[in-house]
Amino acid sequence: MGYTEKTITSLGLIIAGILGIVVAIFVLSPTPTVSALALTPGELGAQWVFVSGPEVHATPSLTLNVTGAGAVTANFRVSGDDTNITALALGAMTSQVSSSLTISVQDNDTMDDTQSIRVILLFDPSDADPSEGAITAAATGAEAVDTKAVFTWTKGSPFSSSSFALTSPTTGSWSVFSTINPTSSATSGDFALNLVPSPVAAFAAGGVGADGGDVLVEVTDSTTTDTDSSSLRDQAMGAFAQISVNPATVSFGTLTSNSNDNPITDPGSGTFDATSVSNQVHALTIQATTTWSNGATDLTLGQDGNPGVNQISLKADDDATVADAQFVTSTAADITGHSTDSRDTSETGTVTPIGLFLDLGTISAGSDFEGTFTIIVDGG
Ligand SMILES: [Ca+2]
Ligand SMILES: [Ca+2]
Ligand SMILES: [Ca+2]
Repeated sequence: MGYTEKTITSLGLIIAGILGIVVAIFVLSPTPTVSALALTPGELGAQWVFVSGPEVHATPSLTLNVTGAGAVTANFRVSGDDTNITALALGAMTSQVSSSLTISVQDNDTMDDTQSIRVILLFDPSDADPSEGAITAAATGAEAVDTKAVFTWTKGSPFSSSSFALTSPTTGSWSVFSTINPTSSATSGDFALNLVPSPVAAFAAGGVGADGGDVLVEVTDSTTTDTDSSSLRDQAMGAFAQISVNPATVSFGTLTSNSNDNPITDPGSGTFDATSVSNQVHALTIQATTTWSNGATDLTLGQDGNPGVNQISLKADDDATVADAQFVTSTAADITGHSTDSRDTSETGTVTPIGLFLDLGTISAGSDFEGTFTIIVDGG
């Protein structure tokens, strides 16, 4: 039975006074109640059909037309909505420089429902694109400062104090520069992790088919079975290199004119150490100033190894023996055997001993001749 039709299901109520003038029929559906009967005449008219007349029908019927409608829109929310990562964005990464990873999240329970976030960065050589499962497995595997980093966001109280922290590796200089949290009462917003990669975070050109960083993000809300994950693939990591030398001054001692292959005498090892850190395959190169001088006499660095009057030649190698040593010029050239050195996997870098050997042409006696040579890490 629809709203547009009502059937009289009960006989009306006969009101007859002593004068017996008026007979009333209440058309009632459903069965009349006390409250219905207690309505005022106006309410009665609005809700019930009132017919007066002398006749009483045992089973009459009539149709009521709907004469108006009012629509009310109601809404409600059931807690326990999924959390969803709607977007990930990561600026170009460079070792030792803060890069921003933005994690856009939507959750109708509001951002305050967010309980934890895990960010896993994994170096992906040759763009093999490991599965999310492989990335999560790697995150809990052996630490590798050059290829993996894991950050965890933990909900704080107040929410605005929530922050990311580095959870792996436990050594090295990956770090969190800062955290940006969304508005806790909003149903969507951005979490930002400003991360600083290790000096040896593997260089990656990024893009399809190249070495890259794959980033997996997992967001967990209060529904513990609901962790949303999303990955950002093929991210680039900029080149990083540094080098230090020790000691910064070496001496060949006192030499005689027209002598060859004079080694370093101080340090006594005949070498100094070049400690390099590079996050990509690189060359170690050496070059020297063209003019060496004691302030009174200038000596010229002979480029061909046959020094003449007031000329010198310099050779360099990665040990204290002159065998394999190469002539040093004013233009950077690879040290023999160091054209394709591997990227460093440890922040301590690589120590390369450098031996130098000096040839003297015809040079008048003098003291304190000085020149400068430079060791360079060349990523190419
Ligand atoms: Ca939720
Ligand atoms: Ca990849
Ligand atoms: Ca040698």
